[in-house]
Amino acid sequence: MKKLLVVGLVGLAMVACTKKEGQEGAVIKIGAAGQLTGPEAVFGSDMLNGVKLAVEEWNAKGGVLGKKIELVPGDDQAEPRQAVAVANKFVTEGVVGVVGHFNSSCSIPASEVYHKAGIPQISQACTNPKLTDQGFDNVFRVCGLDDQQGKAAADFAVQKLKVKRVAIIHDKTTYGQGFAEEFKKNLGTGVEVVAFEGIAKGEKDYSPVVTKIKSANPDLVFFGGIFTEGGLLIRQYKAVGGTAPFIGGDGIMSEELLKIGGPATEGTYATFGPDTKEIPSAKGFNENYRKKYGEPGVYSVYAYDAANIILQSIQKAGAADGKKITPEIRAIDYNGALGHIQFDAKGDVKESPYVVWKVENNKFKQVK
Ligand code: ABU
Repeated sequence: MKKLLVVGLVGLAMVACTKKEGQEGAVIKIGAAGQLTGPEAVFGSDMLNGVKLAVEEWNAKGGVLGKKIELVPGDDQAEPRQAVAVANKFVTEGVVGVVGHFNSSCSIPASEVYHKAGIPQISQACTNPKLTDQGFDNVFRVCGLDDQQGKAAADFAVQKLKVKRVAIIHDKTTYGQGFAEEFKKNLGTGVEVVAFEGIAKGEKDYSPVVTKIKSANPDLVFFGGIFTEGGLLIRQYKAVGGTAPFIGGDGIMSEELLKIGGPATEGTYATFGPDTKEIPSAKGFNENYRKKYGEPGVYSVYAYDAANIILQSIQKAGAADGKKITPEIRAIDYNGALGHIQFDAKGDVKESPYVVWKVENNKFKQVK
């Protein structure tokens, strides 16, 4: 009898434990994945704080489906293998929706895991087209794509800067190289590409490549990559006497670029979405985020909207079940901080305008 009682109690404890951790548990878990540590960690914490703010606001109103929302952070360290490990951990822990990952080289391999598990994934920042070219019905992004971004950068270079000689550098990643190729493709026949160079991420001395670029005498230097290498390249290029301005994309849109590159970054261009300080729908987000976390990073608001889309879709689905949440995301007609968001058949946003920013007086400002 005593033995039976013990077995019964252990069984009950196991059921309670599974329920707590699973989709039918006491809380509803959503994952937030990105580079929370390492050289690019500022992008990860910008994302995490955006998701945190959304979760805090929902929890203050009672959560979703009558349950508290638990945010589960996942640190992929901007490493593809770590991203897959994070994705598998989310699946095991019963996460029902994921915001992330940041890097295309992480989002794409992790998406296979989410697809197999039927968990919806919304990336706030992955711009390589392949993410949504895979035909996965559960994969979305709230940012634009590098074919659009590459064209925007090339159009600006040709039509506004009227460049004739362009040097292109990329960091050999899915994002950096893909973006560089899109930029090159859109330059047209009137522009000569005087160099096309790949660099290794994580190095500190890029003097061989910047010396080569300087000798090619470009009017403009394009960089496809992240601020970590971007800041060093700009500083080292100017140090060897290079005078052409740089243009990059969303990967360099961080105050960290200005810290790493110093005064040499003055006049640098970057493509990104419009300034949220001028978007009326983002006013509340900006104020609330600042109160809790300080100045938002450029991708904080994208992560905030992605989290809200997942939570609103859980509410609409009436179940914390990825397979029921996904069709709600696909059909969503969402008015968020960024404005109106709807997804197309591939899971991309129907509208993703790109504008050009410029470093002036040590700050990124939208070019009017
Ligand atoms: N879109 C910029 C950086 C993130 C990525 O790898 O796509």
